[in-house]
This record gives sequence, C-alpha cells and structure tokens, in this order.
Amino acid sequence: MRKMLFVSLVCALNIITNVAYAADFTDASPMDIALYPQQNAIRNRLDLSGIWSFQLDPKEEGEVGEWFNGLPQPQSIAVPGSWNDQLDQQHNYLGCTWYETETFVPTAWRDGNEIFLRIGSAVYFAKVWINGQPVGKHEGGHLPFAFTITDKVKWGAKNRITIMVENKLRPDRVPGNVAGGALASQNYPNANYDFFPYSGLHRAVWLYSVPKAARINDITLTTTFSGTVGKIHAKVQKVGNVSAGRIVVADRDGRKMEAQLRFKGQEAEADVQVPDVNLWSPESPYLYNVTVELGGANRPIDSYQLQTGVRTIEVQGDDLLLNGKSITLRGFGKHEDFPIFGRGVAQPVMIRDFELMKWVGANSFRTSHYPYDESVYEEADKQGILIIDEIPSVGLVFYDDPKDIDRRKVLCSQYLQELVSRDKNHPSVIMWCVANEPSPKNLGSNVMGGKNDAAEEENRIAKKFLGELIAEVKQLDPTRLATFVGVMGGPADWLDVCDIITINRYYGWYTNIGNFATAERYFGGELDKLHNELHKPIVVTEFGADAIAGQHANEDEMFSEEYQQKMINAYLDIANTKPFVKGMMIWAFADFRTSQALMRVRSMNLKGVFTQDRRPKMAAWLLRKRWVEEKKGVY
Ligand code: BDP
Repeated sequence: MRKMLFVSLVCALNIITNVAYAADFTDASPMDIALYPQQNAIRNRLDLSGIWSFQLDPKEEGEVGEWFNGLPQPQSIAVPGSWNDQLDQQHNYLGCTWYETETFVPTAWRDGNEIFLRIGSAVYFAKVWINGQPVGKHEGGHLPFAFTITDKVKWGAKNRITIMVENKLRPDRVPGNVAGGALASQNYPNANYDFFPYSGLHRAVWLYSVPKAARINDITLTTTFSGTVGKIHAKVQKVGNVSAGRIVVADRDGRKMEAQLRFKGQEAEADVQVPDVNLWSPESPYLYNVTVELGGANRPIDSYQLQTGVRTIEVQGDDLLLNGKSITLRGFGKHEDFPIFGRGVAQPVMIRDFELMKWVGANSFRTSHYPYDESVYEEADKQGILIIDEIPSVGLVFYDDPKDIDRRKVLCSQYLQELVSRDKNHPSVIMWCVANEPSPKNLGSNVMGGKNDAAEEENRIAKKFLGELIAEVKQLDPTRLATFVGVMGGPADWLDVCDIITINRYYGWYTNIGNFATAERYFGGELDKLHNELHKPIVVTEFGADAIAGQHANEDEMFSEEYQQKMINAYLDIANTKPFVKGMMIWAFADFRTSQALMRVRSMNLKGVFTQDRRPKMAAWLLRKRWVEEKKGVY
C-alpha cells in the first residue's frame, strides 16, 4: 500500500514537472537558421564536433532525474555521427538518448554580442539545455535549428550543453511509420521508408556570435540576366537601429560592383548590375563573391560573405531551361549513408561522391529523401552539379487518422520554411521537392490500365495537401521549380500541381520481373500517356535494379550486375526517344543500409551503381561510357 502511494506520488510529480518543463521549451524559429555560422572579422564561430558524453535512456527517466545537470553514467560518442553503429548492440535502438559536452565560450565574444547555439541535424526530436536551463526544442531531422543562449552563458567557466534526442517512429511524424498498415510487420525497425532510421546528432553543433546592437538577419539573393548583363537582386533583413549598408559583388578577377542598402524598417532591397556576366552552369560553375555590410563602409557593424552564381531556371512548354537553354538532368538519387558513420557527416565520402559523379558524367542529383549537410550544397555550387532539394516527407498517406494527417501537414510546412531559409542562396538548387511517393491506400498495380485507386475523399485530402505544399514553397521562393515525386501506380492527376513531372518507375524490377520487352513497352507507353495528360516535361527521378556486387550471370537474371546494367541501358535508350523527358536519375548512386526486411538481403538496398564503399559496378562503367565517352543522344 505504502509502495503504491509512493509510486502514484512519483507519477503525479512526473506529470507536474513534465508540464513545467514543456512550458519552458520554445520551438526553434526557421528565421534563425537563414545564415550559416561564419567566421569573419566581426562574426565568430566554434565547432563543437568531437567526442561527447552520451547515455541511453530507455526508461525515459532523464528529465525527472535532471540529467541536464550531468549524465549519471556517460559513455563516449562521436558527434557528428549516428549512435546506432557506434554503440555495441544498439543498432535498432530508436528511443530516448542524451548527449552532453562542455565548453568555454571565448571571453572575446562577451561584449556586444548575441550568442547562438546551432544544431545541424538531430534525428528526430530534440530538447536542449544550457547549464541545466531549458533552451528550446525542435522536431524533424536533417534540418538545422538554432537558439539564442546569450543570457545563459557562463563567462570564464565551462558551459554544459545537453541535448536529448529520440527517433521514435510514429504515424503523426514525418517520416514515421504507418499506423497498423500493411507494412507494420514487414520491416524492422518499422519505418515507412526504405532507408535505415539512423538517429542522433548527424551534423556539427556550433556556437556562434553575431553583433548584438544591429546585425544582418537574412540575405536573399536572386539572379537574372539580359544579354550580357547580369543582375543580382539582394533582399536584406536586419535587426537593430542602423539605416544604411551596402552589397559588394566581386568577380574572380577582383572586379567589384556595388549597391547601397537603404533600410525601410528592417528591410532593404538593392540590385547589383554585373556587366559581361559569367553565367553559372554545370559546364562553367562561375561564382561571384558577395559581401553584405551594415553601417559605414570603413567600420561596418556587421558583415556577411557568401557566393552566388547568376543563373535562371524555368519550364517552357515541354522543355527545362537553364539560362534560357535546354538542359537534361543526368544523375542519381542518393543517400547520406556510410558504414559506422550512419547518416553522420562524412566529408571524405562527400568529396569522393562528387569525384564519382564527375567520373560518370552526371550533372545532377536529388537529395532523396531529406536535405543533406550544408557542405554538400557548397560543393555542388563550386562543381556545377544541379540539385533537386527534398524535404524529409517520405511515406505520406492520406487515409488514416485525420489528426495525424493534419500534424504531418504542419510538419511538412515547417520543413519547407526551414529548407528554403537554409538553401535559397545556392545556385546549384534548381528545384524544391515537397514529397517522395505520397501514396494512395490501394496503390494501382497496373499503370497502363490507368487504375487510380484512391477513394474520393482520400483523393480530395491528398490533392489539397500536396497542392498547398507546392503553393507554399512557390510563395517562399518563386524563382525555382516545385514538384513532388510520383509513385509507380499512383494517381496521375495528383501530379497536376507540379511545375515539372517527377516520377519513380520500376518496370522490370517490382513488376514484369525478368521480362525486359514488356517492361520497356510499359515504361515507354506510360511516359507518353503521362505527357499526353499533363503536358509538362518529365524527369524520371528513380529507376534501377538491385545488383549484388560481384554477382555475374546472364542479363535476364535478377540481382546480377548484368541485369542492372541492361535495365539502366534500356531505360536510358527509351528516354532518348522522348524529347519531353528532361532527366534520368538512377536509383541509386550507392548501395545503402535499410531496415531488415525480406526484400532487403543484408539489410541493404543494393540498387547502387557503386557499392556502399564506392566501388563501381558494371552499371557505373556503362554510365561513364554513355555520358562521358559517347555522349549518346542527351544521355
Ligand atoms: C522507391 C523509393 C525509394 C526506395 C526504392 C526501392 O522512393 O526510397 O529505396 O523505391 O525500392 O519507391 O529501391
């Protein structure tokens, strides 16, 4: 009896304290991630990457036990990096965990600065404390979030930073799992997506300082050109009481072009003319250095440097135009995935991937199925690789609990705001992708029959959901294209809201197995059908076949390198006969880890044309032959 009373008292206390904690955590604001932390003459940053303290919390006792005042039994963990494969026997653990590190904040930052903490990506949900005080929370992985911590910093002493991270798969999360759906017992962990639910702090954690009294809060650059004259339009948002500033654009030869910023309220806009402009393109990824300053030219109060390329992107009729010229995307869908690192930033792998994309003659990739680390976009800007930038909205369905659907919508909108805020100044990004393969309940198995099996109400909800996301992202950024990726067998009319049609197709793999002739006929036929219905250019964002590296057989035997090569070749040949096909992106760039499932031998998706450690399969040599040596047609 006594024991029961004690238990209920503890429970009641838990509830009260949890409520109190909840009230103290503010949501991160997408505005605070607009400018990547930068070290320059005025701004400072400190990268907290390294070995942190870590503790699993399967019973979720950390908050009540005040682990934010110090972890009781910490072990070591590397940040960035997924926790799953760093720890012994915890590959499938997705529950509560705690990260902790300690750092001095440089005394030189003390006067006149606002101090921020920025977390590059916490998959999936995070709560943050500084010196035991709650700072904020954030839902959704793969996108950064930041909080001001100025009034919580201890000067001249170590500061404890504590981050609780968990990655529970739930139907009201994006991505998550499908409540009681057909997939419920078919994979483990039960994710509603085909990549391993790697968890934790996947990107760098930064402390950074910006001037307190007045500072640049956001910069949006958009570019156009007319004849040989380029125009860089800058919209600058600031904080504080300063009325003037300037923007200086410098080319590679040091030639400078300048415009004054005159603020009305907290916003100013200016145009910089660039005579004899060098346009940005995959063949010539020319970048201009842009500096934005607040205050007088001799003693600026704040300053921010970035690079931009002058380029335009649009769809006209059946064509995709970069700088007014037709362009065809040759590329891949990718993943951030490497042994042990999991989904953690692995920069040598990132550089290797750009080398290999160039080696096969690719000019583009899609950040399937979530935004990648910021350094990837910087590299793509430099190397002239085009990006379809996708939010982590994979596995969406529209037929279950309306509360879950509403919650998913709120999350997708938040991700779009964060994505555009973060990536809008990269010339490499040409397209926003608001979802991958949103699916009807009864996914039609035969597209040629035109079977669209979504019920009427489901159709209405799906079209509204997807249409609103496209409208939202176009409002956030009217200068780029917007799309979502259509699933094989899904309703064609859902795609109508997209600027350009992007679809994934697996004839010859998930259907028409081993039967190339039928697969090719279906694929070609469906391309024509979609084009006749929708009258827009089409990019095939996924097609491919699993191949076990080193497995050789006749071309009609699945899982062999020969089968994968033949299928990719056949799809590329068909696309070459359809002028409205403006891109072919192979699934996938490299083999990657998935949940355990019957269709996933070794818990891997083996559709990579490179192995997970980036060795080429036969298909990679085929691409190099087609795209670099023969330049066969557009592919
Ligand atoms: C598509 C998904 C992708 C999967 C791929 C596959 O978009 O995430 O990995 O199929 O099955 O449906 O290989």
